[in-house]
Amino acid sequence: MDKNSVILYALERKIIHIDMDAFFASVEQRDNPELQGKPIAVGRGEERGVVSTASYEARKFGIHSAMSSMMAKRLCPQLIFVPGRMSIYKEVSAQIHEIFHEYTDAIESISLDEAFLDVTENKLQFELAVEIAKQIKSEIRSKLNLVASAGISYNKFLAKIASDYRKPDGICTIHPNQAINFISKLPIELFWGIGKMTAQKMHRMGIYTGIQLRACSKEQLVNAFGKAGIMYYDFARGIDNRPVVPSRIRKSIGCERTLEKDISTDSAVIIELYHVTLELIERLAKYQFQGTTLTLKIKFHDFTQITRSITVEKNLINKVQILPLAKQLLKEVEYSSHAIRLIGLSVTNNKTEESLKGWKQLSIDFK
Ligand code: TTP
Ligand code: MG
Repeated sequence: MDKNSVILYALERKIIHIDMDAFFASVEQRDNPELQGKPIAVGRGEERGVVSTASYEARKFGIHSAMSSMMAKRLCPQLIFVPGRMSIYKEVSAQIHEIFHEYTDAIESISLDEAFLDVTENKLQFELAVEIAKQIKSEIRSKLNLVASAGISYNKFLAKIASDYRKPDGICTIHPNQAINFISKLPIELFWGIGKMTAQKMHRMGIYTGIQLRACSKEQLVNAFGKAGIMYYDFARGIDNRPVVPSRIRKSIGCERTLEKDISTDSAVIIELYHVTLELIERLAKYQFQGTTLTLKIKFHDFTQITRSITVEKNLINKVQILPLAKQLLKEVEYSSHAIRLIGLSVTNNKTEESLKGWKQLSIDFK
């Protein structure tokens, strides 16, 4: 492709960014009519509690995500705190993704409630991306009784800005010929990838809006911001060639330990199993993965190996659930005359089948 056709290709991509409005809070209001129309915060209303998110009624009082619960109470004494229900939010997220998949499989999940869809080619042969966005919004409303905002443009950067632009219940398209105008007026703190600190630094350099950012040379921006400077330089020109990378669906989480020396006594094996269990639990939390099947893998000194599995009703998350099951599986293994070289544990059978690559729960504040 020559340079001109690369530019044309980039301008012809059709990207949608979907972001649920006040996600956790909206799910709580949906499931409990008493909370509807009221200022609520998801999180614990205690001394060290943090607001995960606030309903739009609460945002009018200045309450926002990551604010301390005490501060939120001061701003709005009638604020209702609701404990979070992560497993429900994950389920809803999976349902939203099911809707996305009706249109395309090119879905990149950014968090539980946010995703990019590349609909340049789509399953239903829609010509206009905005029509797909409208349908997705209306399906989310009718099937899930929730509200989403959508942004449409020719790249991820602009689609993300667009979805934020008319929140809540917004839909906004930024066409290639409108992009420069739109960016010119945009305050730089609304640019994707420009956080608080960077914004402050830019302000000190006299950069407040896109037009001022565009006036900077690439060299100037790289000197001030390193590699990110190149990105800011491109963003100011409406350029973002990053593809929508479909998120991988994680099917299992596991960990294993090759032991320093082969072991065959009960006490030594139990201690090692305990360590592997702790590591597994850490990983499950890190990747926000849940599953109902636990598998124990044992490799013996002669490199032969066996696996034993058990499936339970509830998702496996913590030590109290996993350790007794691991011990139970171990009982099925004869090792007194057959020393063990490696112990592994894994969790599979994820019911929601949801890939949450890149999702970081910012304030894990739930019991
Ligand atoms: P966001 O999409 O940032 O926020 P939101 O959906 O609540 O509101 P908006 O209408 O502005 O999109 O985050 C999605 C969910 O992630 C949010 O409902 C709660 C959770 N979250 C936290 O737990 N802590 C945080 O600091 C943030 C920003 C979000
Ligand atoms: Mg959201």
